[in-house]
Amino acid sequence: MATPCVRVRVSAASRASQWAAGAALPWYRARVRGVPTGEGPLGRAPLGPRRRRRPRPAGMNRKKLQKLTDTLTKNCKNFNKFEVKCLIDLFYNLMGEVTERQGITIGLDRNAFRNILHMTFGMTDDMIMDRVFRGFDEDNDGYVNVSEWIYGLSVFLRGTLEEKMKYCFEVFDLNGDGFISKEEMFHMLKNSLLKQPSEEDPDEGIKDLVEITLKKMDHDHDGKLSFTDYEQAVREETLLLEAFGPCLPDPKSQMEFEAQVFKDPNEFNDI
Ligand SMILES: [Ca+2]
Ligand SMILES: [Ca+2]
Repeated sequence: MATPCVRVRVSAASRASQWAAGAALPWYRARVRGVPTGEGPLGRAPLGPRRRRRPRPAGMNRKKLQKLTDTLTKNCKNFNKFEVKCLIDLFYNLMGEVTERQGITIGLDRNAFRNILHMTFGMTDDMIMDRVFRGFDEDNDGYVNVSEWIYGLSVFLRGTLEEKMKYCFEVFDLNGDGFISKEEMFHMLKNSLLKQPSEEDPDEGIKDLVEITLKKMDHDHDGKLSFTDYEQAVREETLLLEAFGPCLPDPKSQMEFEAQVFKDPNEFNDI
């Protein structure tokens, strides 16, 4: 197994080509040292066996790939064409050999996607990661396909405040009924707070926090948060954007990810 110092020794350019080559496993593994192995989605090797670089997805010729890049670039204002090309390439490298099933292009499944959130963006909360997956998986077919990947990342990495508010609200509205209820707040805050062993009833502290949060954010006083309540509160205090748990990348993870994926244009010349 690689050690964390491997990451320090390799240059940024070399790491970018490792990404492109689908050989990011040692780096991933170095980052997840200490994560239990063998059980649960986070315990598995994130990307399967080491793979050779696949510059072009199976069944997709240069022309098709060019058209896909053009279409996705046109529909995505937050990335330029080069960046879209890099992200498409990364997507198919992450996908490995399984890009199609019965002729239908599938995508990253829940576990593969959650591993990326965990290993690359440092997320740890299962409930939030599941909701982020649902946020990316727009057509709700259980896979993040290439266009969902590009569109999702455009909000995740570079979204405007409006886009991020919409995305975060959808993440926090666990049952998708259009409101963040007290119960949903309780579940999310319970997971995101560290338990103090000395506390007699830790749930009491969380219930208090839910009440404080409601007082601050529930502008129409109906005991739950609508998008309007949430939006108003976030516009008054931007820190409330991720009030119920981190669901966006921190600036450092974001910079590292972009540096690796967008570093070397020559890596992607041959698509
Ligand atoms: Ca999907
Ligand atoms: Ca809800």
